[in-house]
Order: sequence, then C-alpha cells, then structure tokens
Amino acid sequence: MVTISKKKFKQSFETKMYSLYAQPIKDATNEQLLSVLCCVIKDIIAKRWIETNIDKEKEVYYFCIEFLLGRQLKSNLLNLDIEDSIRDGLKELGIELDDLINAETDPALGNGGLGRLAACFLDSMASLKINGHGYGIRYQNGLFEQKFVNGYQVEVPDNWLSQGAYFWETVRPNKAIVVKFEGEIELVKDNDRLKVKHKNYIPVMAMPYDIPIIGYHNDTINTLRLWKSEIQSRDFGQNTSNAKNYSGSYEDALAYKYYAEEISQVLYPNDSNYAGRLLRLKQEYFFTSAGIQDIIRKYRRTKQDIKSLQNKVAIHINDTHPTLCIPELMRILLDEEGLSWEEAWKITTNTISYTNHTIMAEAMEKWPIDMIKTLLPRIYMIIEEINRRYNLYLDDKYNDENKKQHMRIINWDNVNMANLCIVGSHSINGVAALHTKLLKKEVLRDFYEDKPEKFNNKTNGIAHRRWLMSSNPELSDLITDLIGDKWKKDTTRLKDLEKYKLNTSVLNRLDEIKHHNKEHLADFINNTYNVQVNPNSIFDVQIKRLHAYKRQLLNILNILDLYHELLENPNFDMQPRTFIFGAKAAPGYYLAKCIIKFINSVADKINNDPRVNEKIKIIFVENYGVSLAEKIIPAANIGEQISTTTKEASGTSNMKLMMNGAITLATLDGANVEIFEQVGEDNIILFGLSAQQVLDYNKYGGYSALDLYQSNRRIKRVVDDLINGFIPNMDSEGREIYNSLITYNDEYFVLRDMENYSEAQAKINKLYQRKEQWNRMSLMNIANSGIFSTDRTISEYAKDIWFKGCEINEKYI
Ligand code: 26M
Repeated sequence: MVTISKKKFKQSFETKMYSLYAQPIKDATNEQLLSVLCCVIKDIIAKRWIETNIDKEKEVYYFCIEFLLGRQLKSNLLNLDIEDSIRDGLKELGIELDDLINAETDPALGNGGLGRLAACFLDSMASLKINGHGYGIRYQNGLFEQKFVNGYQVEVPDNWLSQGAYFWETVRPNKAIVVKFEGEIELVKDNDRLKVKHKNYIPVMAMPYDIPIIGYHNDTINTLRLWKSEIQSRDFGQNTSNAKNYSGSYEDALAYKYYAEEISQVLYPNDSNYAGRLLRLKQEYFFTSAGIQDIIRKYRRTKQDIKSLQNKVAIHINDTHPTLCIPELMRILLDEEGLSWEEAWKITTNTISYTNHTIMAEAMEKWPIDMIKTLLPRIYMIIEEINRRYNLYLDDKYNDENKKQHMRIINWDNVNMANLCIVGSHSINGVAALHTKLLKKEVLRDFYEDKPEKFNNKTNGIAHRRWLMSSNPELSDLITDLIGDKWKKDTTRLKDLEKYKLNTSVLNRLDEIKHHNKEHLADFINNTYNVQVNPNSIFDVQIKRLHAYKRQLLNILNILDLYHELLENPNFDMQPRTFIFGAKAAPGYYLAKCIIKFINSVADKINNDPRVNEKIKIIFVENYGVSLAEKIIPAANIGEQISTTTKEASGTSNMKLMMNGAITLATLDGANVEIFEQVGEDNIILFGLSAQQVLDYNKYGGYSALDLYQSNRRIKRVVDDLINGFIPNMDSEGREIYNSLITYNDEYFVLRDMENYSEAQAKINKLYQRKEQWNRMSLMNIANSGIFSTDRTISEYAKDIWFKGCEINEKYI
C-alpha cells in the first residue's frame, strides 16, 4: 500500500507544475491542475505498476472492442486510499479536489452494457489481485455526444482528446506492433515444409497506449492497453520487407495515411445491430492481431515452451467482436512457431474462452467470405481449414442436414462468428441464468447438446467501489457505521444490514440519505435543464440504450395514460412522480429516434400543463453516460427494468439501482430473475409475460395487437395519441411508432404488457405512501445486492474458466 504525506504531496505537486508548465499554481487552469495531479499519482504508482507486470502467475487477457471507463480520478484515489490526504493537500494549495474531479473528461469508448461491464471487470480483476489486462482500441472519437434539438436526437462527434492528451495514458512506441492487411499469400517450399509468405500487404502500426488499472487497497496495478492505428513510419525492428511497395507519390502517401488512421478513428455507435461494414472488420482484426502478437512476444521472452502457453495465458473474447483472436493465434502457432495443425488447435482452444451477450438475431456477426478473403487472406485460409475440419466432424456425427447447416462456421458465403467462437474455445458462457438457459435450450441448443461441458453461466455484476462507495458516499458511510467496513472487500456482508429492517431510526436515516441525493439531483436538473422537480416526488428512473426491446415506449405510454386519468379526474390519488429517462439511440435506428422524439414531446406537453404539474414531471437527460449515471442512480426510488422477457441478456443498471436502494420494477428477464431470487417477492415489483409465454407467442402466434387496441379503451386512447395531434409536433414519428405497434403487430409486446404494467405502477403508488415499509424494501434491496458485485463474477470466471485446473485456482475456491 502506498502512503503519501501531505507535505511530500504538496512538494511534488509544485515541482511537477513547474516542470510541466513553468508557471505558478495560481495561474493554472483546472485542466492543467488535473494533469499535474495525474502525473503525481502516476509517479506514486509507477514502481508498483512495473512490478505487477513482472508476471508470476497465469495472466488473463480480456479482449473487448469497447471499454466504457468513466472518469478515473475519484476511483483511483479511492482504490489507492489517498483521497483524504490529497484533498487536504490541494486545499492548502488553494485547490478544490472536486473541481479537478469534474474537470476530467469522461472517455466514452463504449456503447453501453457490454463496454461498461468490461470496465467493471478490469476494476475487479485488479482488486482481486488477478493479473488481468484489457486489450481494446483507442478511438479518436468515442460514442457521439447527444444533443436534443426540438426534441430530436442530434449527434455531435465526441472529442475526448481535445485537451491534447488523456492524462492517465502512457504511450509506448517501443512496444508498437505491425498488423498486416490485404496482399497475397504465397506458399514457398522450404525443405520439407511449406512456408507462408504474405506479400504486398499493407502494414498498419498498432501503437499501444497504456492506462493503469489500480486495485482496491492492494499493490496490484494492471494495464488496459488501447491500440491506436498509425502509418508505419519508423522501423521498430520488425521485418516488413514484403510490404506493399508504394510508388512514393504524394497521393499514395496520403491514401496510406488515411487507410491506417481511419481504423481507430471512431467507435461504431450501434449496440445491437450488426451492419457488416468493412471498416468494422478492420477494427476487429487490428486490435485482435496486435493483442495476440503482443501476448506471444511477451511469452517468448520467458523462453518457455510455446506448447505450455495455456498454462500461462488465458485469452477471453468478450462477445464475437474479437473472434479473430482464434485464427490469429492459429496463424502465429502455425506460421511462426511451426507447430502442426493439431498442436496449434489444441493450444488455441485451451487458451481461449468466449462470452455471449445477446440472443437477438440481428446482432449476430456474419462476415461475407469475400470481405475476409480480400482483407485478411491468410486468416481466411485458416478459417476455411477450421471449417473444413469441423464439417468432417459434423458429417461423421450427424445426419440431420438442418442441424449441420446451423452449426457450420461458413454458411451461405458468410463466416458465422459465434459458431467460430464456440468451436474455437473451451468455454462459452451467458451473462445471467435465464440467458444461459436460453442459449442452451434455444439459440445454441445444437452446440450445447454436442458439448454440454463447455457451457456455463456467469451472471454479470457491477463494480461496487464505483457504483456505491464512490458515487454514494453518504449511503456507504451509513452502511459502514452499521455493519463495519468488511463489506467493502466482501459484499455478501451487506446481508448484515437485514438486522436493521425493523429499526425505525435506521430506516429513517436511509430515507434521509435518499432525500439528500434527490435534492442534489434536483439541483442539477434545475441548473442544467431549467426544470423544477420536487425531491419529495418518487424518482422513477429508466437509464439504458434506447431500443425497442427495452421498451421505453411502455414507460411513456403509461405516463400518457396517467396524464389522461389525471385530466379526467383531478382528485385521482397519485403520489407525485418524476420520471427520469436517459438513453442514446444508434444514429441509424429510426424507430428508436422516433421514440426519443415522442418522449421529449410528451415531456414538453405534460411539464407545461399546470393542471398536472404538481403530480407528473418528465426529465429526459441529454447525453446519458457514466458520469450522469453516477449522479442519477443514488437518487432513484424506482429502477425500470421492463424489457420484453427473454430479450435482455442480463442488464446491469438493474444491479446498480438496486445496490443504491431503488426498488426494481421488472419483467422476469435477464438478471432481474436473480434479483427477485435475492430479495424475495415482497421487495420487488414484477409484471408482464413470462419467458415461456413470449417463446410460445413467437413460435405459435396467437397475439393480435389490433384486437387488444380495439377492445381496450385506455390502450386505444394512448395509441391514438401517437397520430391524432394530441401531442404537438409529432409528425411522421408518431405514425412510425403507431405502425410498429398496430401494423407490425407489436413485436415486443408493449400493448400486451400494458395493463399489467399499469397495475404494477399503481401498486408502487400505494406502497410509497407507507413510508416505513418502502424504506424497509429499500434496505432489503441494498442488503441483498452483494452477489451482484463483479468481485463475485470475476472470481467465478477465475475459478471455472481462466484458472480451471491450475494451481493458483485455490485462491478462488
Ligand atoms: C455490433 C456490430 C457493429 C457495431 C457494434 C456492434 C455491437 C456493439 C456493442 C453490438 C453489441 C454491443 O453490445 C451489446 C450489449 O451491450 N449487450 C449487453 O451486454 C450487457 C453486458 O453483458 C448485458 O447486461 C445486456 O443485457 C446486453 O444487452
């Protein structure tokens, strides 16, 4: 553990300020002060960062095309346990720590759940002292910044590096790696063997930018290595003599520069729709190849037998985006290490494991073989051979042509990436119990029946250090006052809170803290959006990407229904509510954008109607992301987790909200099922179709949205509002939503679940009036949220997947 005295800190701070900027502290901007502070912290951790890198045990490499880190300063200070001394030291220099915390950019190098999960995993790996490192892409532009213009989402490029640099990163030119695209493959005879020669390829340099990942109160500092694509301008000792020969013209040079730099230019803003763009495939190969080459280079330096790779290295593929790890590792083992196919395949499959994050068909990656063949000729040859051998296996084992079609890696001139992952890895996991069950029984049934031992569940989690300790310090302190601080390292201890469930003064304390958090959020909303919200109202929160299956539409249609009820009957018994939405839509997802416009238009109408103003407020926060989530979640009373059952693989905002004492309003989907199991039926509000009902409707039909619409007055009323002008300024968008519900028969069962949802909301209305009972539910949620820490998730990955059968596994049992 590091310690730094206030005196020493102040000295270092001043010295750094002079050496970096040659100016007195009083003249510095907040950005400059922050950069100085980051440098001082990096100095403090440098030695231990180097030491963590001297590998002693098996290392885990977590490949993910997105890492949604959020701001780092507060979390780093917390994990290093130096927040107080630094705060005091800065104060004596006339600087407010909180100003610097807020001056940090929030790197949005991810879309949503997948990327945020990866960030939480890094935090937990370091905190559990696992040598686990991340590999990803250093996008020049992260996820777009969202603006609302007349209620429409408008995307503005994110420019997180505009300050010139990211203060936490260290660039390492001496560790750059060349990634080869295009060209031709020649097989040359070399004695008895065929040697592979890759000619006329385009070399792209992968430049590593390292970010330290600091473990909680321990000495572990892992690395997140993000690659930036550049031209190969200098010789870094790598042989590129077969690279494409440029004529040397100015145009050529520019075209090459563009080709290289484009690769890490921008994060694709989809989170569910696979579009099949060539640039995306380049990104996927770029970071997987750089990462795999980096791993092998490091391993070679240990001088150990390559055949023991699996004892020293675990490679995890987060969703299918890094699938090319598999043929890339094969390529190196075959072409560079000279192993036989069988040897190489054994090492590869024993080293690699894969997580599936979705069962939505449209999100499944299928790359045209022509695209892969041209872009990655050698990789394509290897995929073809994997496929050929797997087909032999299938033909030998099964007669059922349909089944075999399903399982093939290359099918209809496409490479099915999920199938390649399944065949090329030793472990496949889903991200919540229901999701894994659906993988086994439905989506991947054939593979499961073939190799059941490969499949397992790892229910997602959240980093409780960021999502409770750091973002909700008052609640965190109350918990510690009540049960001591062991829960910080072992969140299952939160269960000890249950003994206070009948203690009125504790329940009141809980309520007070929630109220403070609501006041803070209300101030923020007032200052930012110029809308007054009442901290005594119920804060009802739905924060996640905008997608039809997540059903923000169900939420807003119900609000509209409440509005009508209130207009009809002004004495309608209703607790005041503030409905808070935060969501970005993929720029090309038209229906999602229409829903955003609809929510904003309804908000506009209701917020400006004095007849209901005391009862309903709707806030749609602009540019939802990690930093906003940290403000909203501690203030939530209700967490809306209302996806169409079977569609949400896990969800993680459900866990964050629960851990902060919100009551979950949910379908039995994703990890909501496990939340329900933890808290029991008294402490959660459930509604909606069961998974089986949804599966049956999808299989056998039997649902008519039109019938429902025609027979239910209240449903008809709100659906008609989409097109009858009741909500001003809804032009074609209302019609689009209307059609999705009526013409296209409501694919996500919004209308089907509507009545049941509205009953659940009415139940909440009643419950909230019994304050003590409500607070007890809140306490029970916090007390039973412990298993949703990623510390639990990561120790399961370690025990069952990464270190299975290894000596160090004992640590995780
Ligand atoms: C695909 C192709 C092209 C561009 C982008 C993509 C793409 C990017 C992100 C596809 C899917 C992406 O993420 C999916 C995702 O976030 N899934 C969520 O994963 C969470 C963590 O496991 C779960 O909690 C959510 O339920 C699941 O929806």
